[in-house]
Amino acid sequence: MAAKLPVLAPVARTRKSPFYASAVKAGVTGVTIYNHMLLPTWFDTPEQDYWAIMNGVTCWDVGGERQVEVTGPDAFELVRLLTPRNLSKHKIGQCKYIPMVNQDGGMINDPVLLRLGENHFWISIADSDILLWAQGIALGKGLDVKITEPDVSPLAIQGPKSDDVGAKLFGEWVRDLKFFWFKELEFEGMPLVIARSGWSKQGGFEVYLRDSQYGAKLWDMVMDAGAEFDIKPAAPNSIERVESGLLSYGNDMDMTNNPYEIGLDKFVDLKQDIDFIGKFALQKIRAKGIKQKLVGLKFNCDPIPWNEEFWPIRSNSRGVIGKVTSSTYSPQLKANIGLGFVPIDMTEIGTEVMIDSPYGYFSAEVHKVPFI
Ligand code: THG
Repeated sequence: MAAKLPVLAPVARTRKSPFYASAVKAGVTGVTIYNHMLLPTWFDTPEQDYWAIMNGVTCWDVGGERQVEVTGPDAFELVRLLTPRNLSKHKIGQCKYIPMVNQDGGMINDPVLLRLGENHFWISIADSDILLWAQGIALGKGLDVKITEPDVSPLAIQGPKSDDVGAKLFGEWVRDLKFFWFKELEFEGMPLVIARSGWSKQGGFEVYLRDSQYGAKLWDMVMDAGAEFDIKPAAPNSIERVESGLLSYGNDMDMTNNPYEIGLDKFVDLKQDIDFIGKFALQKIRAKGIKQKLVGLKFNCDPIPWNEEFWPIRSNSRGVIGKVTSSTYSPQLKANIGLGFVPIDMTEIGTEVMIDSPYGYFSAEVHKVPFI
């Protein structure tokens, strides 16, 4: 009945992370494209991977989260221009989640920023080309910086037993690493950065490998240390992250969305004494108010697969009023849930909207985020 789907056909120019061969050997069965690279999405099924992340510990090849390295005398000045978040108190050794907007206040990325030195940063990007943007801004502003893509690839350890695996591998000190802080170290000949972060709310670390020749070695060490805790290979999981309300660039936002619409208000500081890119646009948007907002949605339907497209959201009286950006079946809520844009006057919890999906036309209600 259904047409046979084409396969993804990687060639030499399709970039792979240093962990990719290990992920393939471990049985990855779903991959996507992220920052022009292959990014694993699941090993068993999304639902089996989900339970491994929720109950145990998992190892993820997230080498597709590329780093944009900024160094040079004006590095801090440039990084501050690139985000509406106030970085005046950004300490060395600390990570910050930073929305990035263009001159119109539109979201161009939502990376994690690491400060390695006074004037040494990694921008750990979501799926859009920030290296070119940063170079253009630096050139236009005449800033003395160097902007490159370093040989740095993150491997994530996520799940409630992450601390046990991290402590066994790197020492008991990792248990005391605070959320969104990191430490640089040399481990078994491998230059690493270990951060308490990751794209799940189940706890864990991200290990940034600073020399890609050790990809297989690091993967094997993590899997070996994790064996007694029943570690499983997994990947950024669409079920867990929708339940937790973590946003995905390209799905839940793009350049047409401002940070207020997607609930990133707390990372925007318009009172800063610097004119970061997009400040004037965001001041105007803030004064005028927003027309739509990203909300949680709980669907009234039988279990259906995730959305491969943006499904229209309708109201019976107003026609198309928004779109579903992400959706998934939640094994815990035993219902399909998702994120989507609705008009600002329909954001109250419990408000009913209609979802126009390929699996049927059904109602949904606005739900709190995180869902669980
Ligand atoms: N780790 C690293 N790089 C990344 C991601 C990551 N690059 C791409 C993508 N993920 C960027 N997007 C996010 C989105 C949310 C978070 C991190 C990266 C996140 N948010 C927390 C939250 O919303 O609760 C914390 C935000 C805060 O309070 O600062 O962790 O995962 N290296």
